Amino acid sequence: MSRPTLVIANKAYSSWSMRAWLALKATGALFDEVYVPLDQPGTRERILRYSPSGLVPCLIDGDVAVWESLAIGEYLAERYPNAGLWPAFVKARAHARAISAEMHAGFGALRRLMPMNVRAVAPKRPIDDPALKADIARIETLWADTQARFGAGGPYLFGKYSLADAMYAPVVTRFTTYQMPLGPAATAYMQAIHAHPHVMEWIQGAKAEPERIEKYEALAR
Ligand SMILES: N[C@@H](CCC(=O)N[C@@H](CS)C(=O)NCC(=O)O)C(=O)O
Repeated sequence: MSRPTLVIANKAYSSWSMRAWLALKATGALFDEVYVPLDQPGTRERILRYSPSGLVPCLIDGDVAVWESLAIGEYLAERYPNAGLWPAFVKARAHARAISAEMHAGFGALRRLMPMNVRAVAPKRPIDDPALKADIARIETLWADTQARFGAGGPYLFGKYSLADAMYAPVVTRFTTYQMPLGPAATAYMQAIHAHPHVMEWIQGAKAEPERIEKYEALAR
């Protein structure tokens, strides 16, 4: 079987692409990337060549196409069962799926008001929006609760690096970009994510991209 291809958008801005890319990297498999920069003439048509939803990421594996970042993670966990993408034990795995689904479906204020831009560090600003405050508080609680219950033996949410960390990595980079004042446990978790070689490689890739899209750059100024 030929190697898989992951269709992604800008490494600087596309948080969903980052999640699927981190998941695929965690399998250890070699893969090809198709890069479709956002907001260019023809972006939608180029994405639609691969992804019927018109959104990236989309994984192409032989004659299988999988879109939606969480579905891609689930597919990879089945396709590469020895990679240990989800935690090994059923209770931990159920919790990992729950918090990953919560990320996939939720945190709308965070996604709207703090768009990802892994290249930028924005000036510190007070957080006035109650929904954004609630999202940030929920994430900090969720990380602390997960690590307290399942995080023994490593710096990640479930000790060992998992798909749940891939789902929250773009939240970590947002908290870094917008200089969120978080407690010591969240700060230590963020340091572990930033030190992960796959996250570092993604950010290096973002720095090498030539595109600058104003709507993502403006908020981080
Ligand atoms: N729920 C989807 C969200 C995917 C999504 O919103 N992707 C954005 C990029 S981060 C996109 O493809 N946008 C297309 C466009 O703006 O033309 C997932 O989990 O994969």
